[in-house]
Amino acid sequence: MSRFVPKPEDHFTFGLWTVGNRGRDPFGHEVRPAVPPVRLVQLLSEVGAYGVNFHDNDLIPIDATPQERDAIVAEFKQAVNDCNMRVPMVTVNLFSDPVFRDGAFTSNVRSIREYALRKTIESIDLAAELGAEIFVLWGGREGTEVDASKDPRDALKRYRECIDFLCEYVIDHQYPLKFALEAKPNEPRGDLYLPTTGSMLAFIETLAHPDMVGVNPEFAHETMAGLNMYHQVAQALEAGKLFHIDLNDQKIGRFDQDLRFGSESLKGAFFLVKLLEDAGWQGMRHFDAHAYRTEDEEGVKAFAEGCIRNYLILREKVHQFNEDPEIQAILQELRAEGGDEPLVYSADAAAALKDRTFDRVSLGEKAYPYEKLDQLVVELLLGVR
Ligand code: GLT
Ligand code: MN
Ligand code: MN
Repeated sequence: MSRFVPKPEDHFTFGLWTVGNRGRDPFGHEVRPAVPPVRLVQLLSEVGAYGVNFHDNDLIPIDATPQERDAIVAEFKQAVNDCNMRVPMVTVNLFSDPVFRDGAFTSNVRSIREYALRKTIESIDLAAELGAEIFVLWGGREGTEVDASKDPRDALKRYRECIDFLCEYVIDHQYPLKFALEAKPNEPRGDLYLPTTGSMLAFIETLAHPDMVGVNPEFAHETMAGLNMYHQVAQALEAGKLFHIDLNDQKIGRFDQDLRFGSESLKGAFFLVKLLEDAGWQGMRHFDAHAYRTEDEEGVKAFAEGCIRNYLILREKVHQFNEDPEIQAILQELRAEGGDEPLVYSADAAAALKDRTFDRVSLGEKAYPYEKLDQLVVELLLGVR
């Protein structure tokens, strides 16, 4: 049993909104009572989490006075310290209040864009106060149902202005904070701008301070778009832009399910863990998921423990994969075909390609042992290897 017990250095984190999720959905009311943030911190420490993340309004009501805010933050800090936890990431809620019904940074109304900036810089101050290093921006309502209402180019221009503004703010205050942009294809809006991690990566290069901005891919969101999370994360990692990650699970073609990590797409979760572990990625293993609506507090704990256990079990499977003689022999065989050697341009190299006679037909006759390789992976995951 002690094999899958988390250690602080595993860096598992959860949002207050995940274990605090009350099970409300578009067709039904809350099924679980509101749990105070301080109690949620204790619950997370009981399941072995390293850190706790939150939106400004998960902790501080939107209409709190400055005095109330300070008292809440002081009590929360105390609870985090008492539990020997950290706050590695903070984010801002720019989607729940009616003021954001048509977006925040992309709103047609300048005062709403300004209010969104004010709300965000206050959350950034709080993030810095609590020692967070990453600030996530999920554009929950940055989208539309009515394309006649906005030219998407204007929306992107406004989005860019706001992120540039926020980067300058962080630079001005010398906060050691970086931004991670989280994509989602739809929900709650019919269409969200910058719907995938790939779109975010392209957008980041158009910002004034691209070095300060990376991505926060979410398993569920990429899957909703029909994409392969493993590939999306690999691209972000390879570009040095994987600043944060939202681990959860999802069935393709559904609403944003935010399922327990590893509960649905075992092979996808396995390759994702393999990618992060093989790369020695230093970021937080953050779970952005919540318990089924059928659960009570005990179920919420089982959910959180399940996320962590599944990550640790898959991590053990990764080690097994990396040491499995049969799997490694096949990979070795594939590498022997020159898979690792770079192709570098020179005039001579191009001329040599033109002069060379390729036996296209025999190259086309070559078969690949991928059925065997994939079956070995399946058997490894099913626990019979
Ligand atoms: C919300 C959303 C998540 C985001 C959170 C950060 S809030 O729960 O569904 O995917 O990561 O804003
Ligand atoms: Mn998320
Ligand atoms: Mn989600």
